Amino acid sequence: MKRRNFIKNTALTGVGISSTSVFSKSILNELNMTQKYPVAVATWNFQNATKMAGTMLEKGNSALDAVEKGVMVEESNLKNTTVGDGGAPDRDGNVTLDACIMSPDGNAGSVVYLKEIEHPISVARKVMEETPHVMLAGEGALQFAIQQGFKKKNLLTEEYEKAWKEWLEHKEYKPIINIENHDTIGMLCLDEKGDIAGACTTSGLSYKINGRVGDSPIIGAGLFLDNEIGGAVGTGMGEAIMKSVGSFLIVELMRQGKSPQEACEEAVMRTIKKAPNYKDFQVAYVALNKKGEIGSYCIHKGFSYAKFYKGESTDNLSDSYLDE
Ligand code: SD4
Repeated sequence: MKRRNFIKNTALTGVGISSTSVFSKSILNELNMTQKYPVAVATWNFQNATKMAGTMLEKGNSALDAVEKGVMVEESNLKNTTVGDGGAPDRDGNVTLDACIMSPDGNAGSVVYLKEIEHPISVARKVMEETPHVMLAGEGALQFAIQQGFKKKNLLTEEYEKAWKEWLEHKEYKPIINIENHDTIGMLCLDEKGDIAGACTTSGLSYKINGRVGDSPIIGAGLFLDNEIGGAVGTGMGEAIMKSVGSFLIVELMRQGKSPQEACEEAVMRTIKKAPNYKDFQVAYVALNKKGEIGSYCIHKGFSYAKFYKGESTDNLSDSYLDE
């Protein structure tokens, strides 16, 4: 198990706080440390997104505002073909988006199979804040978004329409789910008050069956947090993440005393154990605890996460199971 990267990348080691004597002081002291150094982490090398979120945190904005604005950067990025505008369509040519958000008070909002709205994360936040529900789907989610003032937009780019039409000629469906084909963004932020919020947003797997929903908008699968403990986000084969309720599992493992790194490793191992075909797909997790410590683990090497910490933006290679 390679822990070098973890140690190197752990937020607090950067300020030289690693002795147990410091951590054995009161929780209040730990929170005071995080107060000085907010941190933003995200799946994949989405440094523009973590920079947006981290800069907001350093200006004193809340973790909730920072995660929303952070992931919106990727929802608008046309080069990112797995999130928001420019996302890959399903096999019938529909771009359908999934997203969820969680606030430090444990509240959550989610949208699934949402079409024609560039920022599903903001609709998910409205579901959380303006309705008594957690999740809205499809046509109802779209109607709600329009009522809330969101504008409809065609999200299918000319480039992807062409690729989809070419795909229709063969109609071969084998989700290529290795490292080169991932772009889903899951983000966790710890603000200066020591509060954690999280967001996850995606267009899911390209050429999926019309109606398919992945892990990303499912609270406990693509995202989970408990503000007393920490949070986790997942990316990769959504079906595998859902079946192991990966993000919830990681937070519960941290509650039992595991570090974010140990918790991510165990969550990946559980997925592998139940899925003999694990070599054919990627699953990756990133976790953040209340101390600002970060962990990450994945099946295939090549997954990295972006971090914004103390004004510095970095790309951090995750340890992997198949790398050993
Ligand atoms: C899904 N987990 O819909 C997403 C896919 C993903 O980068 O992570 N893509 O299954």
